[in-house]
Amino acid sequence: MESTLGLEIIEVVEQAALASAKWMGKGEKDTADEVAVEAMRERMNNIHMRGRIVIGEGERDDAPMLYIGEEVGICTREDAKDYCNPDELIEIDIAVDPCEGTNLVAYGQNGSMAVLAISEKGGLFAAPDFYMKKLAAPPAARNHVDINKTATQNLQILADCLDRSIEELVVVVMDRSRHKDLITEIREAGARVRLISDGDVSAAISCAFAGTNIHALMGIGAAPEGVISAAAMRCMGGHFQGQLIYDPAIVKTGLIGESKESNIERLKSMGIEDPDRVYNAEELACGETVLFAACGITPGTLMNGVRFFGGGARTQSLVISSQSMTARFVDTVHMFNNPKYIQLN
Ligand code: VTB
Repeated sequence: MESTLGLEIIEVVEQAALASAKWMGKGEKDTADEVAVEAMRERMNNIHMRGRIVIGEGERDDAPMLYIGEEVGICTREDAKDYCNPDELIEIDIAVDPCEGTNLVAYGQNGSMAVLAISEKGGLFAAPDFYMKKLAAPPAARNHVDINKTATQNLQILADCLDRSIEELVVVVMDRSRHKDLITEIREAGARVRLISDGDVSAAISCAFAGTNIHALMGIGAAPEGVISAAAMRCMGGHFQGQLIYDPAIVKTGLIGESKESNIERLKSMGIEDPDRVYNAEELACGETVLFAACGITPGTLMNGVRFFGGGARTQSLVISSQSMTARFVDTVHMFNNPKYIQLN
């Protein structure tokens, strides 16, 4: 899978990032998202594959493009049998977030990226558009920290695993009122908190890389983003656990508006019998092969943002593969129209 799709998926996230970056700082988050979706879809539809969106822009009725269930790739075209051999084709499930952190792009802030994860059919958890309580930590703490433990307990475990004091740890938490008690607890335990307004995928993945000065992600973010984060963490052996949050009393904003009871019913209809189950990275991204790709839109902890220059642009992406066990940082110069020079970095 990696050898056939590796390079292609880099271009998919690059194209989305380039499109969205043109809207950086313009205050128009919907446009920054729409252009990324369109660019991602266009490039995806030129890949020799039979893909299906399992996490995307929402249900078909609300999202014109990259909606859940949409088929993408050359081999989904009506005349596909002319150029795709059905015996050779692997069916691929795809989770996309073409503009992760639309507000960050709209207001010119750090940390947004175009991102996707792919696996063979059934290899990614088709998370509902709910919230998810998340715990991400470095590989050294994998299966030692536990989302069922308190933040205080997890910080002590993390400190032991990383051989440092709690005071040296930095925990990323989304700046939301629902995290008031969590933030107080982390600070009282002695660790430092880095509050972010958006973009918890980048924060989760950053835990796997030493040198980012991010040691854990704690708190509640969106469930689809949780699956994408889990895909990367699964490939890198980092710790990731997620538990769906379906009670509107816990998260009052955004995605879950209805009653707790109706949400439980909805989960049941999706085959989720135990709504409180804790999933780990290997369960959220259980496929034999998992690939993850991201490209910075604005500058971030892991990647540079898009830098335009006369006639071109330079991007930085990250591709992680469970197949080759690699995390590749890919630096690309895009030449649009007779660039006068090529930007070196
Ligand atoms: C979360 C987070 C995302 O949006 O979904 C957030 O996981 C929305 O949270 O990374 P609220 O509804 O509480 O505002 C992001 O930050 C960006 O998509």
